[in-house]
Amino acid sequence: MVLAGGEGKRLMPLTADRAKPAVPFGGMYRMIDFVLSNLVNGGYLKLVVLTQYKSHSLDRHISKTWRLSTLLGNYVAPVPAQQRLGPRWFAGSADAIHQSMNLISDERPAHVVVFGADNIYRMDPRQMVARHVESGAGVTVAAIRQPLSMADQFGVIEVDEGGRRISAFREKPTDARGLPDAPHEVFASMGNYVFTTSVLVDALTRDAEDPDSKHDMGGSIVPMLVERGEAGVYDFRDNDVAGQRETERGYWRDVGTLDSFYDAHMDLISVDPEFSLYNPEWPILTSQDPWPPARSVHGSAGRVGMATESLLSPGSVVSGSTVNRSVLSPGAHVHSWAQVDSSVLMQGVQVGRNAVVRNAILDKDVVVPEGARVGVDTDRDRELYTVSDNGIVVIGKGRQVVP
Ligand code: ADQ
Repeated sequence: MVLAGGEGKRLMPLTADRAKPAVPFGGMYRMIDFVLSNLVNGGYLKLVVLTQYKSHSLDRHISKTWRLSTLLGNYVAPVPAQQRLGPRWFAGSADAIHQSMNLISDERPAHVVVFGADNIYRMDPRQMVARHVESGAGVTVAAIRQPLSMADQFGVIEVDEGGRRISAFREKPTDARGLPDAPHEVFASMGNYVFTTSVLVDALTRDAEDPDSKHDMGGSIVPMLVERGEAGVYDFRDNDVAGQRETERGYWRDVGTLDSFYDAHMDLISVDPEFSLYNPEWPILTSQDPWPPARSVHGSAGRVGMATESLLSPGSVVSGSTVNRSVLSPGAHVHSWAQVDSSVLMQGVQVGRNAVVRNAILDKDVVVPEGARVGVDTDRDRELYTVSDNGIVVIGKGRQVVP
């Protein structure tokens, strides 16, 4: 089960019209493609995606892209809010599963893998499931070390002496302490769980009866099972993905804010990228419309189009302009004498002649007219657009940049 109902408020304006897992990432992909690729590459082929807010774009992407062989009984099925328990939307991620529990009773699996949809990483889920089975825990939570300063964004885990069982779990604590061997780090939940089915069903049923619960996986279900001594931990550093370089081991990004979303893009494009999209043994799968090849051409007056340290998706055009440290999505077009630096251009973005775009995220179909400037005058940008804490200028879908 993939939890894909997140609203993604902190990614506004990118989530104005779409659920967070449907936000485009890395030129060619949507965020949800990363978790679905991990599950499908691992051979898990009966997948339901629980959706909620603004799910149209997400549903369309899943239906178009993730068509597994139904002949073999495989599926990736987007499941809308079921409203089985009255005319209301899901209260939280646990309620989403509770309201869709018929999907579990239909399949009768021994284990249920519940993964979030908002993260950028490679993971072989089979290794986590094997650890779960071997440990005899009721739930196993995947965990990764994160800076102590970010503890309030995560479920923070404390483990027992053997390092296998969770002794305490607090969702987004503001007073977390560092690890004994690393005072500036905490052990954070990745929001990925493996459950023994009977334990999941029992916990969801109890949780549903608790009027004070927020009905959230991290806020309610995991703490309940920790208290009952049934929760194990899986250290993500133990995960060994086929074809992955050692330097990529443990790469995981929670792209919940505009700055982390931007930084994760920059991780893709250095000479020796922290996260490589070029691993044929563990491909990140997606589908695209039949765009023509990317091209770099002389623009007007014979000026050479040049792109360095950049990802150019099919259908993108660098015409007599300079593109550096940037990600161009399909159909993005940079015209003569324009300069694009350290930026993410989503599908169909047009950058006019002589325009300058720096440190920016331009959502789908944004038009930067001739000579316009983005990311050059921060005060002006703040008046007109969204500017992140780190000064990244973000312009929402379809907007026309002010000349
Ligand atoms: P958050 O990401 O803050 O923390 P949440 O907002 O519940 O928790 O999102 C978790 C996943 O569930 C996301 O993939 C989201 O899209 C999805 N989701 C949220 N509400 C949903 C709903 N009503 N229906 C369906 N899907 C829904 C979680 C954990 C933390 C952990 C971080 C790691 O709670 O413990 O540290 O993930 O990123």
